[in-house]
Amino acid sequence: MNAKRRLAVVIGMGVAPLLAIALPATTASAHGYVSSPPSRQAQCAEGVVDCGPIKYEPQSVEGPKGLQSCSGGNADYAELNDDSKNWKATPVGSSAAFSWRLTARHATSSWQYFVGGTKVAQFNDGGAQPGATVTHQVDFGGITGRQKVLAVWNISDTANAFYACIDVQIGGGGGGDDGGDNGGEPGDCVASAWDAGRVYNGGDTASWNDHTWRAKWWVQGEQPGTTGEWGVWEDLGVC
Ligand SMILES: [Cu+2]
Repeated sequence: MNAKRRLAVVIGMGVAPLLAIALPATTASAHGYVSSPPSRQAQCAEGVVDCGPIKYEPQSVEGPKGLQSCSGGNADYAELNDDSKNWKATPVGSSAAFSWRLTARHATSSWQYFVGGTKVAQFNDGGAQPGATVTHQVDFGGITGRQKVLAVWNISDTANAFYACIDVQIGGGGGGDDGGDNGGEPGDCVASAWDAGRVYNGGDTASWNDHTWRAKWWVQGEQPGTTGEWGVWEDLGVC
């Protein structure tokens, strides 16, 4: 929390309640949240779900490190923990790219992703300052169905972390940007299995991890699903 916000909170405590209403504008530049797939606070901010004050500052779900809490332990944002709210689950494949939008680029120790309390991925930054957007490719390790992913951004120079919960439908098709044909049954994997030793030219396809992949350009030895949204392999979806 920066000094300006701390002051605003102190002032907001009873002395001048009207100032508390103005608080979102003064804190709009702080912190960060998962924007894609849309996290619960992103759905609040976008008006997909009706929410309280979190809709004004989706980037402010900050709490002590080590929690398993969508709200980061903030009573004001407790509705983020409510699984019965009408959160929209984004269909994804067996892995998905998670993108953070950072409005303050705090030095970072690590990023963690949990499903059902089990850590499925961690990325260590060693105290580096991240860019304004940060994307991680997270493999769900065979977990399927509707799941709530808890994403955690651990700040290196404070005791705090930022929290975001993302509802996903794993194995629901889509994955990546195309988002198409989520309703249909996935077809058989017709492309031959990816081979680390083979040369693929742009347009060649391969099956890997129950997905069909298409090479955007010449590639050899790069495993599909590990090269990210801008990498060589385009995810054509579950098969
Ligand atoms: Cu901050």
